[in-house]
Amino acid sequence: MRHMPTLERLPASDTAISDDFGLSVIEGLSRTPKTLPCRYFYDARGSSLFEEITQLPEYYPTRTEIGILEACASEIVAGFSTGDVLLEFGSGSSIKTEILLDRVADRVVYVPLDVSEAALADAAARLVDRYPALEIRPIVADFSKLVTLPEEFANSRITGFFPGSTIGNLSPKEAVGLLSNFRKVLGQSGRLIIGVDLKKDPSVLIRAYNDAAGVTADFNLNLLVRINRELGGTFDPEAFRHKALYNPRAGRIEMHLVTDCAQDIIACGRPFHFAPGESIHTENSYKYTVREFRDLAESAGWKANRVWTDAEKQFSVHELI
Ligand code: AVJ
Repeated sequence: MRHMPTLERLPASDTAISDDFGLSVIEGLSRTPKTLPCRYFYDARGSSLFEEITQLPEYYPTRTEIGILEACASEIVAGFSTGDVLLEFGSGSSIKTEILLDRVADRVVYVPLDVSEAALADAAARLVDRYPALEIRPIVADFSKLVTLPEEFANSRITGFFPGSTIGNLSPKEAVGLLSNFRKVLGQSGRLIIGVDLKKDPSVLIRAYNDAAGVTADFNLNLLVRINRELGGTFDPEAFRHKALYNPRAGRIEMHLVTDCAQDIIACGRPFHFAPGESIHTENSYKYTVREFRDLAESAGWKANRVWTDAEKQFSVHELI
């Protein structure tokens, strides 16, 4: 057994992991219409519900992306030379990355970057076992903030990896901002491999976010449970129902939590009133055509290079250079 890789903690000014759940909740519930940021779905319960979602028959994105990555992995890794860096933004469990690492673990330095130190430690322990020759340099950081990489990577060719269509949770304008930041982090010699969910028949989309077993509903409602537990909230989760719709003008799935009756609740020690029928908008999941996403990437300073899709054109994996 090799030693565990040392964990890089960037200076706070570089990463700014200073996200305040309470402030976000106060801010979001004070708006009209009410909103909550989807990044708070992922507490322990929410992360395990999301794992369950990825296994659902209706939720095609995860298995489709994995299928694409398996089919195109050798093309993706063809350009890697010894010492090149593979940097994963929001690496979590690093499961999808194994599809690439299976082919290049002897050549690349793998840099998983995540806000969760526990997730990085678990993933590193597994990868060290699986790839004894792989160099791993985990970094605790928030990919949504501009990250300055350690000096040791200043002269490396870096491939960024951002699977999962996480980019779809941002508005197109925010997505351009994030892709521009990735360009700054990866440099002019860098490239980015990014997974993007595609526009398709809305009924397929709606089923994927409104599954028969109700797992997505539990995932959405868990946000209220989390507010109750962590912020002294008084939500009755039973009084809210999950709603997923496709907004064709915006090109996005929207998730909401709707109450049929008036509610007065407390969260963070403050009162919030809900009128009958009022909802909290909890998530957007933007869908793109291949062309739309290439244009968006180019407006963020990238050149859209290769793109891979499945036969049914459900999901896309883009190479930006
Ligand atoms: C994979 C995080 C982008 O929008 O599909 C799944 C999360 N939300 N079901 C997505 C999610 C509801 C998701 N992301």
